[in-house]
Amino acid sequence: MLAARKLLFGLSASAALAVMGAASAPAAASAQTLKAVRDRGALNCGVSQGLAGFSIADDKGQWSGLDVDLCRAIAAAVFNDPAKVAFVPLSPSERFSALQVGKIDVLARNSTWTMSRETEFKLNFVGVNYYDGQGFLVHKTPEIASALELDGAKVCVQSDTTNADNLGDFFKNNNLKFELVPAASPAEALKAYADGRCSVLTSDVSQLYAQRLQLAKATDHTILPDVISKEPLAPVVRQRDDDWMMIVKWTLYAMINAEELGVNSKNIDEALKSKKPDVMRLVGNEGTYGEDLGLTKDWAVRIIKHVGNYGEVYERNIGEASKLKIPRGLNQLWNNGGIQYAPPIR
Ligand SMILES: N[C@@H](CCC(=O)N[C@@H](CS)C(=O)NCC(=O)O)C(=O)O
Repeated sequence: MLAARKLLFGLSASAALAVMGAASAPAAASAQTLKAVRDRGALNCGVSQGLAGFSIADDKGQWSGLDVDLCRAIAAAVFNDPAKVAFVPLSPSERFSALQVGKIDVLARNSTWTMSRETEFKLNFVGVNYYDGQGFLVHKTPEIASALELDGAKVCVQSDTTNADNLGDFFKNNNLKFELVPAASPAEALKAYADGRCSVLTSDVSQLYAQRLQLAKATDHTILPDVISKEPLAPVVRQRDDDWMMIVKWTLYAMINAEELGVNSKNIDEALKSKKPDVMRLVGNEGTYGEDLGLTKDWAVRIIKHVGNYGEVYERNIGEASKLKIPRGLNQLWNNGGIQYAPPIR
């Protein structure tokens, strides 16, 4: 109940009542997401309020990022049009309730897959689109080379995140003391750090890369080598709508499988002529995989053509072609030293 009450924060009274109703009512009403999306003519995709590399809007209101591209890929699969997405920016505290009450169809917002977020909130995390971990950003100084040297530090962290919970565990496990400086947004956390109200900023490492770039002298700050948690970031849907869950899941897996098979947005037309069985299944020239999902036979072609494979999306948003330049690391494919692994299309 405590968790339920916590979750209701940040919602209007009517939305909160709807959540409470939803908790006891059968979930059959929600098993219609694909139809609702089609009838509306657009996908409502929950994203962050602004996190470079994952989901951020420019001054013209144009969204970009790894999570944003997943939203676009779902729209491409359903509508053959990646633009048919309404992006709904959500804070950490409102993201899951927005999904529960149907304000969004899918949450693609750097959210860590945890057990209680599934069991308590009645949601399903669908597949990991970014393997992250929590780290620490500090001012460069020879005295601090590891997080184990942070005893007594003031640490800025965004509230209502796994990061705030992990922080306590890490310091407790290592018998260290710390003072928590809570922030309501990444901008607030960064400002507190820049103003010296804390000497350490903690969040998912990918976010620290993005936040460091916003500091006046980025090179004066370093991300410590310690990674203190597993943060598998994954898109989320409501429970008991398996048809919709499969569409979101296989959209992500089509992108990962396409990279593994060497199929990308530039060579997709040649891939359509391929005689390799696994490429033929991916592009819909063998089997009825798309139709069986409730989509068209060319569902994956639409995704790859309009948005790209996983590697292309990674590179342009957070990899070498982006400002963040985060090495692929764990997010490399399984056959290339990483753990990104999609079940086969067959
Ligand atoms: N992965 C963590 C952290 C996610 C999170 O919300 N991080 C903040 C800290 S940078 C963020 O993205 N904020 C963006 C926003 O508030 O829109 C979680 O799922 O709890």
